[in-house]
Amino acid sequence: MKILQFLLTSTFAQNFNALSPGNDPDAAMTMFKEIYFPIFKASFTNLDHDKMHRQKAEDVGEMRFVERMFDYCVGEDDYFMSFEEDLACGTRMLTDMSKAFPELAELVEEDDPELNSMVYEILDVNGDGGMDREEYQDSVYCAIRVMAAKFVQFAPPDLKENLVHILSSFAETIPTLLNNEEMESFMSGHPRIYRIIKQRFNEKRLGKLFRTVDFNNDDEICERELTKFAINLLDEFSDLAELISDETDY
Ligand SMILES: [Ca+2]
Ligand SMILES: [Ca+2]
Repeated sequence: MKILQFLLTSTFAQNFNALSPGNDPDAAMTMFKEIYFPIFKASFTNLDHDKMHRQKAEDVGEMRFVERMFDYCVGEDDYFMSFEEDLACGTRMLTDMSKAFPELAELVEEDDPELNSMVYEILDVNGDGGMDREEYQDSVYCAIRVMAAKFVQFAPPDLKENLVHILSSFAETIPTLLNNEEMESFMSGHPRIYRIIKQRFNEKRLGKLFRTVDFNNDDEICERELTKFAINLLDEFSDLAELISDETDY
């Protein structure tokens, strides 16, 4: 659920900073829960879920990052994950991440437990206190759809107009960023991981990912396209995490 909490707060981030003029994160979180969360909840509830699930099957098929998360959290043979297992796994994930990248450990924030429960309550559509792999994928897809819709709705017009171009240009900017001197010195303690990242995020591979964002070719990004893009990206990162963990043995 870590990823969802991150996506949820960053989707509303343009408003999130404005919520707290004194830059008080606790106050901003409270406002977020009171003002934006109900909007998310209502939009999720009002979705045509059957239609969404059909589009999910068409656009993204199996969401690898969710499958991997289940494998990691409850084991490859287990189909169901309770809320408690989900929480415990989030903590374990942070510990493992900070083992791999001690320098990033303090940047990783703990989830807000109350927001976590609020999100979970909505996503656990059948209310049985946990989710199986299919329910998790369906719910995460629909949650991302809601966030994508809000993003498209609230994004400033100039950003919206340029989104296709901005996202396509990532195919060139990411490899450039990865190969600059600063990145090289930052990653100097992890040469093998750095090599994997560079191999993985080359221009050709990224081109496939980023240049097909506007898959109905109307020069605009709609929420369905943005959702597919976000999930492809999360799948991509989960592939990368698996490659890295194979390299580093934990
Ligand atoms: Ca459930
Ligand atoms: Ca489009």
